[in-house]
Amino acid sequence: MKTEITELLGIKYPIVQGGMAWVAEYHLAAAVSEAGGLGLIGAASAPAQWVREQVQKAKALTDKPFGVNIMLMSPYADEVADVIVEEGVQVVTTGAGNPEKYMKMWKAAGAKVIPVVASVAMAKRMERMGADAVVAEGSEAGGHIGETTTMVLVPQIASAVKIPVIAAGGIADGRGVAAAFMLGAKGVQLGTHFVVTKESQVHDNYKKCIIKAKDIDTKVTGRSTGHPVRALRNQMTKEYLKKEAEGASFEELELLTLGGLRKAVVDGDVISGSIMAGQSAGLVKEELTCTELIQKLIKEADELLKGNTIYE
Ligand code: TUI
Repeated sequence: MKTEITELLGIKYPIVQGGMAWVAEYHLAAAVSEAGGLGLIGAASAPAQWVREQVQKAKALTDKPFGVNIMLMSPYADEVADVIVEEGVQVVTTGAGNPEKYMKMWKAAGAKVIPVVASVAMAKRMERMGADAVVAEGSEAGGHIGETTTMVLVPQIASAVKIPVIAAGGIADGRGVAAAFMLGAKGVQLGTHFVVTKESQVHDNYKKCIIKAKDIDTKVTGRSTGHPVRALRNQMTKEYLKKEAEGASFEELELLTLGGLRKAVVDGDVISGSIMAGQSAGLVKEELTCTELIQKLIKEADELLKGNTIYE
């Protein structure tokens, strides 16, 4: 499956693994890249030295291209931006903000720059600033999200920019991949299904929650504070949403989620932790290796795009 994205990134399949906080570490990123997709290390709110070590460890596991996702709300974003240049990272994706101030520096270092955007205006702005592609992330996605669904966001962004678009949010099988291509995307990014892979180091409790999840099992907290975050429903989301409806302060709400993702990912606390996941959790039925998952996505999408029927 050759597309503008496989050409741009020098990868075999147009499949990108989301740069998920705490989840997207070097084992997972290297496994996805080895399988022919683009693996990402999620810098999240981690210090620059952690990111540097992760990049070096990934380099030891794969000769194939991989990237780093920078979460722009991180207090360490400036230092991590420098690590991209110093370590010669080939691809950088950004989330939760505007990466303009770093673009010149990354481009000069030869990195491909792919901002994650949740609106047409932001996609156009990123193109003007020299972005090589954008990830158009719809609100079905997990974690920090925008307002607009993948189904309507991707075609509008694809019409508005000339650079290739990678669709994200709600994709977990070949039907989603094929649909994204029909909407004008040249690649897809998946997060939730990559959480549930053999190479993912996430606590088994977290993986089991995703496999068990049904269509209506995610909730969005933080809409009132301007930081909407999608996660699987549990005691934490229930308490949060109750407090939010009662008009609790930002500080009080923050206390409920502080360190919550780490609790769920590392400690396996799926009761009071934050089990960030997208609506596609309802489509995730089994734990595969990264190679099995990517092969399945490509095979299914290929059949569908040829006009054949597949049975899930
Ligand atoms: O960034 C994400 N998803 C994330 S980041 C994250 S870490 C976190 N943990 C706890 C609470 C909050 C965050 C978890 N999930 N996705 C990419 C994404 N970027 N979605 C939406 C956006 C976005 C939003 C606004 C991109 C640009 C933007 O621009 C605003 C501006 O500055 O104009």
